[in-house]
Amino acid sequence: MGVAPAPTVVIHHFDPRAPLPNPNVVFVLGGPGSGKGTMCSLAETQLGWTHLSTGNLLRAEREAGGPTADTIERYITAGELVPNEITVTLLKKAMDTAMLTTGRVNFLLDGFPRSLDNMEGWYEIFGRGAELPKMLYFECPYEVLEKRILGRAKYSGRSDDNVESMKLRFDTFKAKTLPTLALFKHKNKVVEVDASQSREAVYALVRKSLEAHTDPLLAAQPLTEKSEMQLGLRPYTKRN
Ligand code: UP5
Ligand code: MG
Repeated sequence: MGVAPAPTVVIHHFDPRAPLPNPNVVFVLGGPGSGKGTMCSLAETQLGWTHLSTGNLLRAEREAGGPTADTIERYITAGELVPNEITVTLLKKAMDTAMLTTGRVNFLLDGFPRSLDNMEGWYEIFGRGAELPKMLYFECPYEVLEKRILGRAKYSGRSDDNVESMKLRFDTFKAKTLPTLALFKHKNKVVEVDASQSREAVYALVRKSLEAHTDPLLAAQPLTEKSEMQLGLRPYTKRN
């Protein structure tokens, strides 16, 4: 007879039976390739924020091969937005799991809300009463975005990192995401960052804008090797 596998131990930082605390959310938007993922990952490693990219969540769900995998693949390759019920449900689940398992409540939501429809989905799940989150917007000219995406295409393995999907992503960005930006600007909720600058310059602005909610002890930590690579201060090694 075999030995039963050891049970997986999940440490909960909040009582799973009680309602979770209200998360502190910052939305991070910008064109395809503007550096959202790079900067949010730095803020996670260096500043203790939790980085959730809806694009990454959707790609992971597609890889898991569940009932929505084919739909997700179709929309991503076409550069279109995946239906709300899939995206917002994944996001809510990921936020709850992160709060329960890490105890952290500061979230950077990378690539969300990309449309006014996404915003409706957000209200439906998080309620209309809560304060509208702040938005960090990465402004960057299209020529720079194009160059970055095609540079990344050499190693990313992403089905939408090619000239054709890239153009469709830009079209969707203009048609669907820019109106969302306009809404947040109208409500004075936007911090604009010039994302065409060097990685270090962009990160300095991101760090400053998150300062009020960042633990100063974490902010004072030296850069990790991974962060130095992401900032372009040392070459990437194979391990990373
Ligand atoms: N780089 C970064 N910063 C740099 C700098 N300052 N100077 C020089 N180079 C810099 O960066 C892109 C590249 O540029 C990298 O090589 C980086 O090293 C370099 P990255 O940080 O990856 O940029 P990011 O903005 O994250 O680009 P990404 O391509 O991920 O943005 P998208 O918004 O297009 O992609 P996402 O993954 O969010 O979405 C993909 C698709 O999923 C969408 O098209 C859509 O179909 C679907 N989706 C939804 O339907 N709903 C959602 O809510 C989210 C996604
Ligand atoms: Mg990204």
